[in-house]
Amino acid sequence: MSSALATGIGTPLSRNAHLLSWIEECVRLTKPDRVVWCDGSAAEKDALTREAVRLGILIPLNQKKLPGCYLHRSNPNDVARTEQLTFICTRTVKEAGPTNNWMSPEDAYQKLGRLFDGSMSGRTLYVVPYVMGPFGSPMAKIGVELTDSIYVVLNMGIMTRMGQGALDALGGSSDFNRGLHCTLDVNPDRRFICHFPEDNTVWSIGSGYGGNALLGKKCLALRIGSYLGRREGWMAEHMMIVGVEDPNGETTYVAAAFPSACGKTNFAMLIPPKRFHGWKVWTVGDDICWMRPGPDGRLWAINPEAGYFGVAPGTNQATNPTAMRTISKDTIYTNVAMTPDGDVWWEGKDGEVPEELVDWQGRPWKKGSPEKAAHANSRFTSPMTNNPNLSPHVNDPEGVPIAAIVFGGRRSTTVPLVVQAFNWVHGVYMGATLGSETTAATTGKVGVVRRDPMAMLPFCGYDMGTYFDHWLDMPKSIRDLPKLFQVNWFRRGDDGRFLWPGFGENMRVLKWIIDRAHRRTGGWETALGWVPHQAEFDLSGMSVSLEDVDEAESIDIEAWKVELADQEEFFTKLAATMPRELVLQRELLMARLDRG
Ligand code: OXD
Ligand code: MN
Repeated sequence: MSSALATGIGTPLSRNAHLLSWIEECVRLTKPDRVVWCDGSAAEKDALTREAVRLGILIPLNQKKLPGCYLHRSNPNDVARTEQLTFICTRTVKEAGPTNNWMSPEDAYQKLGRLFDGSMSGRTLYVVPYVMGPFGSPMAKIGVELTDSIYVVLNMGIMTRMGQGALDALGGSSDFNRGLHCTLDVNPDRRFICHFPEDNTVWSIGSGYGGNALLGKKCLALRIGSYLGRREGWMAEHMMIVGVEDPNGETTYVAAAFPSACGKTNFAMLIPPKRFHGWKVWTVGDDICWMRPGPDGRLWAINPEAGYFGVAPGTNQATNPTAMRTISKDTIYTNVAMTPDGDVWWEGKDGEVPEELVDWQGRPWKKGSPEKAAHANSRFTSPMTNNPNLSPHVNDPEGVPIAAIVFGGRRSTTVPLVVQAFNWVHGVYMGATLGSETTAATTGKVGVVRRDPMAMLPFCGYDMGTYFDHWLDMPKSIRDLPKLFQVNWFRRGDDGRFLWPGFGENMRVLKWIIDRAHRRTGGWETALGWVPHQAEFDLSGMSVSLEDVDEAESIDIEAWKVELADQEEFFTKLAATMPRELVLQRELLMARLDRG
């Protein structure tokens, strides 16, 4: 390494020639005043936090009530993922498939290159090395993000294993994700999130929002991850992972895919109701799951993340007491409201609505105001080590063995509370046809049903039909296949009320799933799959009426015919690469429904 190079790129914490020459190239392009390498130390975090406070990027909260907690207010135009500005830049449009926006790599590098040119002049470029996954895990991946945002650095420090350890793990290898990020002027006209799976590269510009700017999360762990997973024989999924320990001390691991803002974090932190005395749910992960076949023929999973980037509104002592404890210290809050004494507040938090607040945009807010005080997609970023129910196996390099995989969506009608697939192919069909009513986690209309296969529609880094094929191929390398299920916590009665209480009570569904996965309980065969026998579904000590549970489980044949027509429309969109087996599954279901 030449000294000229060393001055141009700060004081390197690594001698990796691939890394240094890439950083040099990015520095030439973005022309920062200063380059700072992040070592991930506590002293560095303190210094960056102080600097962020000085610049107004972070607002200190009441340190007595919320030690180590800060508030960030984003630009009001930058509050969610922007799927319309997110691109997969493969050589051919076919590889990206019909559900992704596509740009050719040449066009993307050129277009964004023009925006990156000089974009960091007058600013500091931070070199953020990180590992996704436990140190020493054969499943872990290394990334380096270059960013001009202190907010991003501090969030990456919570969400990933960030710092010197990542550089040490990388050694001299060229195998790392190259992430370049610049906030620019947060102008949506100059906002692009471009993925180059063939180069293991991400370029993101014009947004500071988590899903667009923390490049380890959706960009590497899901979009690039899914692409690498197919190439390398593993799976990158939008799933939470829990370990469910029974009173005998046996722990069963379950992974579950839900679209954004459907309660994955709540499910991942579930506290069993009183009736389940002696049961315990351990959190492994709340958003992303990497799985690969193990030498014992089972499917093993890790959580590549080290923290939670969760939705604040609706989080309270009843819906998620574990999260409330987790976020009580060392947390960065984004776009929540603030009380006069420096506490945080959001719609659906415990206690009385305060008389006066400062809203998420920094404006005075009064109780009764028609506007929400916290943004609907306001977030907390908290280290997983704050979680009192963190799985003791979260750092196991080999991961945990998955016995069941669950697909869930937000559906007010049609989809029953829980159904088990007849077999793997049928379960893949269930996942592939997953639909959900849209939420505030992405910009666009809220409350319309959209197909979101395996909850991966916005996150699959390649063609969706080929992704289904990858799922269908997995049994070749897994002897002991996880059992597959579909759930819906959100079904409503004719009067609009929820038929199932959800939250902790979901433990009852989880227990049935686990019993089925271990072949310990029976089920009722229906056209859709196996559902619980009333006798085998533990509803004791619950205030919900049996009629409501029956209705939540009921199959409305006419609604299913409409559902299948909608699925057909979706399949037609994917026709070029849609696996025949899944088309057949739809036809078989139609025939079963016709038989009544
Ligand atoms: C998330 C999302 O932030 O899915 O996890 O949008
Ligand atoms: Mn997510």
